[in-house]
Amino acid sequence: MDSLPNEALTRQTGSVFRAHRPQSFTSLSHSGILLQDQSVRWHGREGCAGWARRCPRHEDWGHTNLKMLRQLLVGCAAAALLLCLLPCACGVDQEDAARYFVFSFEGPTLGWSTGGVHLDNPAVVYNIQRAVDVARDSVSSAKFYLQNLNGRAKIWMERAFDVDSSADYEVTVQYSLATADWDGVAPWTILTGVGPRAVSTVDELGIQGTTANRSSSDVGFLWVSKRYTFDAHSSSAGKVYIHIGVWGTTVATRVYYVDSVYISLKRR
Ligand SMILES: [Ca+2]
Repeated sequence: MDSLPNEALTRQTGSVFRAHRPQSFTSLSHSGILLQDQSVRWHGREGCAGWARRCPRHEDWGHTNLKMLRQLLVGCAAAALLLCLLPCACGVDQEDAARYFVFSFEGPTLGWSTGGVHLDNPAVVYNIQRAVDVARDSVSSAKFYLQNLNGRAKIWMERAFDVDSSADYEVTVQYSLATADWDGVAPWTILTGVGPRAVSTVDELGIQGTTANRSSSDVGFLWVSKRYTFDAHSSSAGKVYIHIGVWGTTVATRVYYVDSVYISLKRR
């Protein structure tokens, strides 16, 4: 298993946070489920701030008129409504034990490494690293390059996540894939899977659908959304490993991009 190249390590960022500690909302525009969860909290926080700014200050009461009284009543009503809604929002946090991660590949790789199998006879050329060619979110993404000389190479990026030891999880992996595989070419196969250990054999790879972008003409790269849910059992060391990659099923040289990776780990 190789680490991502140094240039990737020094330039990549990734937005990683847990649902209970939202840190940034700017990188979430393409992470469907997480966007919904975070939007609830964002609107709640913004609502508090907006009401505080509108509420009249104490020293203004010497000039109180009907308009200000109306503003005060509106502010108090808003506060009462907010107090009613706040326990509901907090309840979502408390009841949902899932952990969420988002990777946008704008900076450090944050634990992602790369790997491959069937890389010889003849030897293939491949790399997976951060690139600014295209991006679904912000300016960069993870670029997969494969000169698939043997027509069967499989390459992926992989990351370990800390969870409870020897426990069952529902794992959701969602991301955007940029692919130029239009209807006129044979698409390759997507690899996405979860396991209690790092992938070392073909049998441990998660084989999914194709890389086709469904375009009837060659229009270059198109972003397609992918979402997979797995039942996973963590290792005794408290790890689950998630991989995302491609299986080159024809002799060809191709490039793919992955961005806006969203991962949730929910204890069953
Ligand atoms: Ca990005």
